[in-house]
Amino acid sequence: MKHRNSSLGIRWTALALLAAMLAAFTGCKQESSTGTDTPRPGKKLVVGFAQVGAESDWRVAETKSIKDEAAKRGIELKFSDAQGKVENQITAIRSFIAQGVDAIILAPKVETGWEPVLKEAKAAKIPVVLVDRGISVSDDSLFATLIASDFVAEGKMAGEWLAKKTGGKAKIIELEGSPGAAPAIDRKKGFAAGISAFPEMKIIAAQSGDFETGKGKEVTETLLQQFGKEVTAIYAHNDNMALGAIEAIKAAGKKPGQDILVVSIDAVKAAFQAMVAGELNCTVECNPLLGPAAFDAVEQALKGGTLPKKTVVQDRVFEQSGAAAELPNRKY
Ligand code: GYE
Repeated sequence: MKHRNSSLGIRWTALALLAAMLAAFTGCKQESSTGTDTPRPGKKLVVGFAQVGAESDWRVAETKSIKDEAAKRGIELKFSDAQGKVENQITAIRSFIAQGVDAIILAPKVETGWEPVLKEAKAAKIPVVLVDRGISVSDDSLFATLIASDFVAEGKMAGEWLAKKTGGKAKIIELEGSPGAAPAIDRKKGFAAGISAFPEMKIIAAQSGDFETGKGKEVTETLLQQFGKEVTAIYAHNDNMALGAIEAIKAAGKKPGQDILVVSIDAVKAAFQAMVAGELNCTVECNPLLGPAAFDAVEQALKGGTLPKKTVVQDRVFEQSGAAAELPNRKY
């Protein structure tokens, strides 16, 4: 009896041990030395992507790149389109945390206001990879890494190009991106730096068109009514607003690309078509195909590997003269 009892005891202990091991492998997440959660072996990764919206061709291309790359890697992607509202992005992140995703990719609309929700993600040991726009936080450990272009450099390239093209003399309307967004802040700064050596390069009006074609058109219409006689150039923080501005210039009876020079940023396909048509003069590239780099970063973060705080995507300038040759190569 005693023997049977003790063998039963051993069997129970073995069973309990087995159950604990099973729970460790299948039921709950393990913590790595870096404090991020290591996904369970053999389990499909689940990643939440908190996207701003679909305000531009650039953003549509970015969303596609991230969706395509998730599918390619067999990663389950939970996608949230915040319809341009920061509050919706914050709600999406909270919902991803509640669902226990392995990692979060965030394309933050604005630079500020992220600390509380990112602290919640950190407490839940969910790494956050920032794509395309930076944020300002006092604690760098609130995000794993940022993969983005250098927006100041982009603005500077646009400014320098326009200064060269005009011999250092222009009266400029500036169409700004969404207020508070990193690319709006930095592209303004960069452009100002690019024209700073030329006292005859003057920004006569600046207004936000929210990175959208329709708003770019609307704002340009209004500004042309006010400044139409003197304006010689338009600088738009993205191609979509420039495309809207081109419509407004035509509606005002002027020739975009000739009477009024137009320079913008992104280098989307539609911008190349506008350059081929002679209506847009120059676009500075901003690469939205961030999917592969974003998921490399996610996988690295989940392995507990080290990541640079920022990876800068390299961009270049495209002019009208090379547009027709480049158009067939454009991937977005
Ligand atoms: O240039 C613009 C978009 O954040 C870099 O956002 C991105 C910008 C891009 O809507 O078209």
